[in-house]
Amino acid sequence: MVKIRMDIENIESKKIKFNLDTGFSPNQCSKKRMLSDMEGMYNNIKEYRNILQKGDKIVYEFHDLDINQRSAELCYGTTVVYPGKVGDEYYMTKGHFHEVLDTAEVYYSLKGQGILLMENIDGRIEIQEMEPGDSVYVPPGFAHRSINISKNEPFITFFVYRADAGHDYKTIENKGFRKLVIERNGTPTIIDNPNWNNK
Ligand code: PAN
Ligand code: ZN
Repeated sequence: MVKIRMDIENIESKKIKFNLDTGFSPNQCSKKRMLSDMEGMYNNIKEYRNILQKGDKIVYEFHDLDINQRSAELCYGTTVVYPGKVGDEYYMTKGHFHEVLDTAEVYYSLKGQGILLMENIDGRIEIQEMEPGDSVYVPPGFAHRSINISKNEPFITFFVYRADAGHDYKTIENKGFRKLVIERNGTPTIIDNPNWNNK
């Protein structure tokens, strides 16, 4: 009880600006994920290597604020996924389960056109298309990945989740998502991942 009271006494409110147009904050650094960080994430490995050979690129960036990782608190920030493709597969985040599986997350779209791809360990799939003003509730137990389906605009979202949730990247790195979002005849199309659980 004494410890909780001390934690509460030390917490301050804070105000952080996130620019509605760029998604960035003037005072906070973002974490950058380069194409070279995405080894094994894209289905077309040959095309991935081809592009990388010509030079590395930023695929997305997001904020990882210094928030005390305890269940009483919330982590939040923005993610900016740049437009682009590897073969016919759109630029996307790595995607993850939360380490504390039974924790949800909320995404709110600020700019661009995107898809939030979600799946749980039993293989239930949830897919939500997002445009500015849309919020999506990622239910507890669902891995989630943001995908930019626009041709020339960044896809920018704001997210909030329980601060002690943690990130399990390994499951997706090892298995992939069951679905892929690709461009087919100029249209975003959802297909079965031919390499799911096959790495
Ligand atoms: C987000 C993500 C962020 C980057 O903050 O961490 O969009 O995506 P990856 O973590 O999959 O690389 C979130 O969902 N946090 O839990
Ligand atoms: Zn998450």
